[in-house]
Parts: sequence; structure tokens; C-alpha cells
Amino acid sequence: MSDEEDIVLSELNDEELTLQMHDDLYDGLADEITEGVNILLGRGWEPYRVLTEALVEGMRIVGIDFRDGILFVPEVLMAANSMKAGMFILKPLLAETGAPKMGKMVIGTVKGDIHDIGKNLVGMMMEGAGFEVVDLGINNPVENYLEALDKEEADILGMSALLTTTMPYMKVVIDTLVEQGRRSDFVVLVGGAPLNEAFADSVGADAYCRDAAVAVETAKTWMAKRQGSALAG
Ligand code: B1M
Repeated sequence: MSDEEDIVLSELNDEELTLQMHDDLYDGLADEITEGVNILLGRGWEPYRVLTEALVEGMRIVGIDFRDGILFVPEVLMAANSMKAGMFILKPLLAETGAPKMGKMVIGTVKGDIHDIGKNLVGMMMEGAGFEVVDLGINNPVENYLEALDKEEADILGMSALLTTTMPYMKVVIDTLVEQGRRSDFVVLVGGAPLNEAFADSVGADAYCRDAAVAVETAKTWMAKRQGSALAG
């Protein structure tokens, strides 16, 4: 973008700045994304609004051009790093609610899959809603999940997959819990762009979460159900 150095982000109105941030994310300009996030926060935007309207929407556009062969892996990696720079500023703000602890979640991206932005967002939003989150990172074989669930005495297992080739691995993890007679010890929530409700049902998860906000609401609902049945039992 040749005009880039002429643009003063702080002089743009909210709508122009948001659109410019989509371009900057597309171009992998982490410093500009950092500046843009700070400007929007300074103008009184809620952190969640900055996240969804400036960053997630920008990444959605990147995804379309990646799919269509206009952008390639190195460019998308730069976009992802810029998104992470923005998320780095938002993370403490999203986690700052001081809500009482709601439960503990172990979350990770499944084996063979290195996409972590969506998972990280879910983790942040869950922390912001008062859950304790143990993040296993990317490329997790079943053993990692099982070990962490035991060690952390978690209530919820969260799995993320962004590839149609890796999402079936969620069934491997859930089947292993079933084989060990421990499936009902945990609420299992799954998410990632290629998933849907029917897939979640077919692998035996408790729920599919379309986005991070839905993950929080779903986790709250399932924790309340569990607490209800524990009291009833
Ligand atoms: Co990848 N990639 N990628 N990629 N990449 C996709 C997923 C793809 C759809 C792009 C496309 O073609 N349009 C496509 C998959 C096609 C398919 O499977 N049918 C694809 C491909 C093909 C690949 C490679 C195979 C490319 C290659 O090497 N030829 C390769 C695979 C590497 C591997 O994993 N083994 C690859 C690599 C990469 C990068 C490394 C360059 C980079 C990842 C960087 C990173 O994550 N650190 C990357 C990126 C960035 C993408 C896109 C563009 C963006 C993903 C993203 O971060 N979205 C993506 C296109 C797309 O999805 N539109 C694409 C933003 C994020 C906020 O959304 O992750 O959906 P999302 O998360 C949401 C919800 O899904 C949900 O909540 C989140 C927040 O609202 N959610 C959960 C997610 N996880 C959850 C877990 C939960 C609950 C909710 O647990 C309870």
C-alpha cells in the first residue's frame, strides 16, 4: 500500500479507522494494529467491540483471500501475528471482570493442526468470564488432553480444529474418554470454523460453539446444569 505512510491513524474517524485496520491486518502491519487498538480503546470502545469489529472481521477478510489463492501462507502468518499483537493488548482488559471463578477449562488445538488464534480468543473470553483456563497450545495428541484433565482437575474440555482433515481427531479424544469410563466427568465443548452442530453431535461432544462469546455462554449453561444435577444427586 503506497499511501501507507501518509495515513495518520488518529485522524481517522471510527469507521475509517476500522476499515484501515482491516487493511493493516491484511498487510501484516503489527505496529499499526497495536496503534489502532490503542486509539479505539482511548475513544471508549469496549475491548470486545475492538476485538470483533476491528480484528476478527479483518481476519475474516484475510481468510477469504487465502481460500481464493490471493494470499499465501507467509502473508497470512504476518496477518496472524498482527492479530496477536492486537490481542496482546486486549487480553488483560477482557480478563479484567473480577468475576468469581466459574470452573476450570483445559483447551487445546487438536493433533495435526497449528491454528491457534480462535482458541486463544476463546481462552481469553473464558478467563474474562471468570473461568480458569489451562491452554495446551497446538497440535495436541490425546495423551496431552488426558494428562491435563487429570492434573488440573478440570470441569471442561475445549478442543479447537480449523482443518477438515484434523477435526475428526476430536472423536479420538472423546472415544478415549468413553473407553476409560470418564466421559461424564467433563463437559466437552468443541469449536473451529469448519465445525457445526451436527459434527459436534456425531463425535459425542456436549456442544458446538460458533464463536468465543458462544463458548462462554455454553460453558456457563453446562456448568449450571452440572451443579444442578450434583445438588439433585
Ligand atoms: Co490456515 N487454513 N492453513 N493458516 N487458515 C484455514 C483454516 C482455511 C479455511 C483457509 C482457506 O482455505 N480459506 C484452510 C482450511 C481448509 C479446510 O480444511 N477445508 C486453511 C489451510 C488449508 C491451511 C494450510 C493447510 C495451508 C497450507 O499449508 N497449504 C495450513 C495448515 C497448517 C496446519 O494446521 N497443519 C494453514 C496454515 C495457516 C497459517 C499458519 C498461515 C495461519 C495460522 C496462524 C495461527 O493460527 N497462529 C492460518 C490462518 C490464519 C488461517 C485463516 C486465514 C484464519 C484462521 C483464524 O485465525 N481465524 C483460516 C481461514 C478462516 O478460518 N476464515 C485458515 C480467526 C479466528 C478468530 O477464527 O479460528 O474460526 P476461528 O475461531 C473462532 C471460532 O471458530 C470459534 O471461536 C473463535 C473465536 O470467535 N472457535 C472455538 C475456534 N476454536 C474454538 C474452540 C472452542 C470453542 C470455539 O472450544 C470450546
